[in-house]
Amino acid sequence: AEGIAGAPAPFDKGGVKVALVTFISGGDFFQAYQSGATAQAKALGIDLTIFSGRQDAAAQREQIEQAINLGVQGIIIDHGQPEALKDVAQKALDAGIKVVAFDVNLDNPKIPQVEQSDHELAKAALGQALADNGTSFNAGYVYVAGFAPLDRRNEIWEEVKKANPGIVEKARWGAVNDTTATSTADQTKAAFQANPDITVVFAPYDEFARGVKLATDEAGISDKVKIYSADVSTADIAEIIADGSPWVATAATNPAVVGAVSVRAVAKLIAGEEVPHNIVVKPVLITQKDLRDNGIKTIEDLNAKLPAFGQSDAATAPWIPAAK
Ligand code: SR1
Repeated sequence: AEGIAGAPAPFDKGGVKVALVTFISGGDFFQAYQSGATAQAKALGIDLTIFSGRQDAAAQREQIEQAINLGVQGIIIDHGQPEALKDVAQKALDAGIKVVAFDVNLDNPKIPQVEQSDHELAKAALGQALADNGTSFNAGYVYVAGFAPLDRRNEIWEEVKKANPGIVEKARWGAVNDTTATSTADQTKAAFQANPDITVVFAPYDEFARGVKLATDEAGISDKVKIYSADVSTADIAEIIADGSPWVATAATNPAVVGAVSVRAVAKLIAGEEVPHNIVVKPVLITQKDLRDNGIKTIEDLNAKLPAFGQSDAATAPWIPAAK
């Protein structure tokens, strides 16, 4: 294992083992998050083991136990059900392992929380919805309770509805599973059949937004609907800029940057450095118009156009090399 000259122990010698234990591993967001984590781990000489989640709380617990038994120095817990994880995360801490959580609130002062500023993210997407549609419209809302980022975005949706009584939530639906987009599409069809007067859909997860677009395209009603979402990927950009696309705005971080931040945070803890309890990666608003006007087609184009999207200062240190 290669060490980093001038880095604090144990990174000066290399061979540091870290586990990334995921709850959801499919979909563009989570794939990009893992790629960013892998690239940052490589730059730090970390031996990163990724445990793939299948939305299975018992399996995720078991994987954390496995990581402890592997003798890792750090564990990143990416999403999950807090009640299934709190005790096993504490067990890792008790074994001297540093733990960082992304988007799952483990309610433990020793476990820093990485998040994307979900309140700001929802405010940006919904601010665009209000700018485009005014303050009175019939809305559909895609939401599954119990996921920290979705619950935080939901707090803003509730605030926006309260402040704008002309916004009527006609239907609410959503599923998080192995096939989130297609499940959401099936539910969207039923929601629009029962509520054909919905003109705006708030779908704050890109798999939700994709499912909504799939359904409105198939039903031939994409010209009557506007979709506002969270997250972005190269495949999402293609859907957003497509002719006649109803997906008009999304608020997003670069998930690869969030993955890199998570690895840097755990690396700093392993090196004995402090990190803030809440480590926030700020989102940017991305509109269909901006993408089309600027010829942006990929995440790399976005990185080049929006420096605030392509990098984060969170959990950096002079000895930590940038991910490539
Ligand atoms: C089911 S939770 C999905 C969300 O997790 C991450 O925060 C992404 O932004 C995604 O929207």
